[in-house]
Amino acid sequence: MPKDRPSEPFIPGTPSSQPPPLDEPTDPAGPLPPKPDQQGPETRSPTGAETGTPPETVAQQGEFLTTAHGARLRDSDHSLKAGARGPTLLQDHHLREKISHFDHERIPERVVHARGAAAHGVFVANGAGEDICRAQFLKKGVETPVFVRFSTVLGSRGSPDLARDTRGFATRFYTSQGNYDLIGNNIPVFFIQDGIKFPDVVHAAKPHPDREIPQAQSAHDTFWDFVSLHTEAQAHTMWNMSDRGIPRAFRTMEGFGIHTFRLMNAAGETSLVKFHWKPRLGVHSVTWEEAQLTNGVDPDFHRRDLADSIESGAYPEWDFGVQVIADNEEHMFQGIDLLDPTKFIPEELAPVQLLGTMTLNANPTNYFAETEQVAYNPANLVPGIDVTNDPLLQARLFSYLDTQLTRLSGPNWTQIPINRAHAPINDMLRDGFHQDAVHGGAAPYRPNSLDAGNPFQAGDSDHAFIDIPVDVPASQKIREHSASFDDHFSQVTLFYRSLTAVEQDHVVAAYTFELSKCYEQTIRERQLIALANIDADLCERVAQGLGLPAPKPTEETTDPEPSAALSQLGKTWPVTARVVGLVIGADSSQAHVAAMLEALRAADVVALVVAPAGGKYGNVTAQRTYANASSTEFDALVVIGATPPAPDAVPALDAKSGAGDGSAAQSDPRVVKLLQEAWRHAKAIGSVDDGTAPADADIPSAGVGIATGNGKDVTQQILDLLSAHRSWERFEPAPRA
Ligand code: HDE
Repeated sequence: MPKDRPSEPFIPGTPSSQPPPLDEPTDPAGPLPPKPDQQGPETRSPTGAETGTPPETVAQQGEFLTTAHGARLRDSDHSLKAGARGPTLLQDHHLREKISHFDHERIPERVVHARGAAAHGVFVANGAGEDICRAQFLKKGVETPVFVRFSTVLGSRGSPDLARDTRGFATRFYTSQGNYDLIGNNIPVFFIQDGIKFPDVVHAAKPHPDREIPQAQSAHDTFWDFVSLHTEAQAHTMWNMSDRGIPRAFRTMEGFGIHTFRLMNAAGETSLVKFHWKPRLGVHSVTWEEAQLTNGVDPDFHRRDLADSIESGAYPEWDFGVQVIADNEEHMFQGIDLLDPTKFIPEELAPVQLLGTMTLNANPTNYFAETEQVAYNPANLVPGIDVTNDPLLQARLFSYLDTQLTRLSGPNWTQIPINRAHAPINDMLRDGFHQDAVHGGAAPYRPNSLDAGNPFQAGDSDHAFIDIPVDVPASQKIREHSASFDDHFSQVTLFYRSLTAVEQDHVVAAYTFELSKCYEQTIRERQLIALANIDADLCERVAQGLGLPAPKPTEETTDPEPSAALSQLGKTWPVTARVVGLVIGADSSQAHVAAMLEALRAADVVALVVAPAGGKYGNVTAQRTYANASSTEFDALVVIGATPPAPDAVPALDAKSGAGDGSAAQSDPRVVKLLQEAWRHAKAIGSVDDGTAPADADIPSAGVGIATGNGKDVTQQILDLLSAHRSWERFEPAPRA
């Protein structure tokens, strides 16, 4: 966290770079500078040259309101009329311009990954990649600007962040050799093996075509109909049903390139790799109940967390790594088909070697200009990185360019500022809608002599892109896949068996919930058969929850060696920018509250004071009230002193207060509710100065993950508990069938 913040705990979310006056300003002034945490795309020409234009002038400048053509306007509050009560005149060109532009403010949302949030940052290479890849951005110490967009897959642009879904993790490296886009997900396997099935899986997973429900989730008949019939989808589905489907934050997600890529080093040697992003804060998730509550209380939970953590200086970081496999014509590794994107390589078989670190350090200045208009493309490759024959990747190489033609209205989307390369462009592509470049010359063709032969084709020594030569065995034109793609279950079993008991319990609950939302019993029964092919106990428990008999497997089941790297639990991680709620009463010791705020802040934790009402309590400011706080925004809670019912704790006025008239309660019912939720979501809870609220919430003072004692002890215990993310030992694992 920045240490130069004022003594009050820094609360991210400031809407503007300077505080607004109470009265409407009357003296002309230019646009305010951007907030310190924000940054726009670099100011480059459409052909990649640095322009030196100050970024703050590329959007708006000058002191006065103008038309889009620069004429200053006297009045934008009244349309031009024939008399104060008369009809509006067609000649009101300002009205027409203003309304007409507004009428066209929207563009089509992405067909998938419509909901997203993004940030600027930098990637610094550690040099370990130089031996395997000639790309300039992997050379030791090279710093490359990046723009990263995270997304959900299924929901539309306004859908909630915490839907159970895969998350997109798309990274653009603005390298000196051109843009390199690594467009991955937070899950290392995909639903389908061949790109031709993408419209099928997306049509099945999107809302039903008749009622257009449900939004942003897979808990419906068409999704389960498809995945239970097209069983290659079972691998990805299992990952979605695990805690990976409901991440705590974008900054606590792993990222995966999924496909196998081919690298080439300076000597021309090649290798096969899988790309990984490892979050410095560990991989963490919310519980299913938290996800559901959060979608109502704060549907912007993930994008807020990303922006807040950057604004508060707790920059999210990931290590970038590769699993390296010796290049081989068969594209096989220890029985795993490297061209099959429904398979991953367990880290125990091929460790992830780290090539550098990415830090996200600036929020975008404008959502539409940057996050919405960024257009990634897996075909944006740089010398030393090439694709393989993975049939899913092959189709993507067509799709991304194609989709931008509609979404961004024409072929010149590479010239939108966020898409401009940081390398010289000399492309002979000409004209088209929204052409920003002013091309000179007479000969946009080659060979030519009229433009002195420009542009020239580059050779190896000029850092030309290389289509790495690969043998293509004598073959037949055929619509088929190879037999090695037929195993749909063994790695799903491997994933499930590698989870701890509590993680498995979550998987069981997720399948049970999702399938119980299907109307058609046949679809539930069919999916149970798939589960029987994965793990008998899993199938048995889901069947029990659905009130159905557990079927027998239809395929021979396997007993793979678990991979410990797949579990999210069991270690400790930094607590940077984790959020702790300090719940205080009107008479809580202000000295104790201030001391704890200070201590938590010194540990880079965001501490928010939850008080009976807004305003000041001595020198401490309340950031939340009993009425507006939600347990879901906190990773841990600490109650300081007594928290008796506040004046607004009237059940009839506030449904959160629960039943009864509240007159006999010692603690405010909303505080009790906060604690009860934190307890069942396995969050750390602290109690200082003998408050009654934990007991009122039925929380045992010696329970697991409960910190009691003086403020100093409690602070340390809370930090220790937070570093393990949650106190799952609080609950017994569910009995196995
Ligand atoms: Fe995408 N995908 N995809 N996808 N995908 C898009 O491109 C597509 C696939 C992924 O933040 C679209 O610009 C096909 C795998 C992310 O802007 C579209 C196939 C993986 C994003 C498209 C796949 C992804 C997209 C929609 C099967 C993980 C969001 C808008 C052949 C490795 C990027 C757009 C952003 C976006 C097509 C499969 C990840 C339509 C046809 C596998 C993270 O072009």
